[in-house]
Amino acid sequence: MIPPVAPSALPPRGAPPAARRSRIRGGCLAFAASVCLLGGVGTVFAADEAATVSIREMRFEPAALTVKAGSTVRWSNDEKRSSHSVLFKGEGGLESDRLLPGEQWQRRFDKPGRYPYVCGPHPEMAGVIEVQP
Ligand SMILES: [Cu+2]
Repeated sequence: MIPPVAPSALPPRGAPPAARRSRIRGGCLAFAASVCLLGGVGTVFAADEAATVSIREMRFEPAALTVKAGSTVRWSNDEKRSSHSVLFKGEGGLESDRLLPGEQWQRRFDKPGRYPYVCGPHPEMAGVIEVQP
């Protein structure tokens, strides 16, 4: 049960409600932090965290992923029927095996840079891994 707040505990009308305002600001910060944690855009994974790209409905999700150098990125085929691959055309055509539904493939990124990729059998499916120093 929450005890009722005595009127004298509230800041007087007209005066800057400092106590109330700081409490609100703290709430906003907590909210912003949770948005950052949940949002895919701008999320940077540390080297020891696993970053996973889900493949479903003919898309890489998230299509753009930022990781720290030394990170391993795992692709997981979460489709019901379609098989896919992960093909990096820029690196001599490094390509995963064909991933059947439920299969995964992973690769480590040691060098900072931009690594665009597509799906071998479905070149319209595209994604990019940004590797930060
Ligand atoms: Cu595909």
